[in-house]
Amino acid sequence: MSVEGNLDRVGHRSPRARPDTPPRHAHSSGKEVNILVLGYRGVGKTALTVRYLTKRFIGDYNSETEMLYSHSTCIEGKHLTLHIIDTLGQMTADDISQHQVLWADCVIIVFAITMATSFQVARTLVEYVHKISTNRSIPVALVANKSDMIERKTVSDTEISRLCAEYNLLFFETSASEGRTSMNQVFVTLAQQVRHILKKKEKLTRFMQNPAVAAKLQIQQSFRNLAQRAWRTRTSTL
Ligand SMILES: Nc1nc2c(ncn2[C@@H]2O[C@H](COP(=O)(O)OP(=O)(O)O)[C@@H](O)[C@H]2O)c(=O)[nH]1
Ligand SMILES: [Mg+2]
Repeated sequence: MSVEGNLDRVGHRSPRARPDTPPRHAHSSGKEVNILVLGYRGVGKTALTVRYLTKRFIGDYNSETEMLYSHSTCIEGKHLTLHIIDTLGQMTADDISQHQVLWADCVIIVFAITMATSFQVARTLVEYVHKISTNRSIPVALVANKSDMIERKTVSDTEISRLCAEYNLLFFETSASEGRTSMNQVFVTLAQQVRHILKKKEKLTRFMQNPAVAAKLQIQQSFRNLAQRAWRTRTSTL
């Protein structure tokens, strides 16, 4: 059986298929985290995902099928299920599925340090994800893969730092073949961030639902309305 066959695979999709309905309800209770892996073809998305799930590098991966994995893990003492979509890859922003970005609680954007084009595409993907998710906080990790091939590096650190600073990205340098930075670190950090954002949201919702806070907000709004009305009356009589 292949390594991929050993994984807890809950579904796979044909190369061109785009899911009409998410495999799980997006942004649910915090017990499930939806992770989308994007990046130019051949940068190592599948190698990194399989490395995380199996701790192994097999070198040759099926590049014709988009995969959805469900993986149970324990983070900060909590049992979580990570749903991971390993996409086929994007050559341009037109290849991104808006539906998948909306499904995702967090996104991993991979490029290869040996492929300048893959970094340019990564920038396009970052911009797209940022545009689509303007009214919700969605952690994005930029992953520079193939760091074992440092002698063939064509992407400059300055460019990488600039992109990370511009979009507030988490950054990881990895090698799926050598397992230098544990992919565990990438997935765990993202899942933690998603949980923290969710906790903050829940806290805010509870705060807003507090009757005393609601009453205070209502009074403030009434004052604002009164002030606006008075201002309108004053300006219309001038
Ligand atoms: N040297 C090296 N090769 C890698 C690394 N990650 C992936 N590869 C190779 O790059 C090729 C493409 O990897 P794959 O995971 O299929 O890329 P994907 O199209 O982004 O999913 C395969 O031949 C992998 O063995 C890495 O970190 N270092
Ligand atoms: Mg792949």
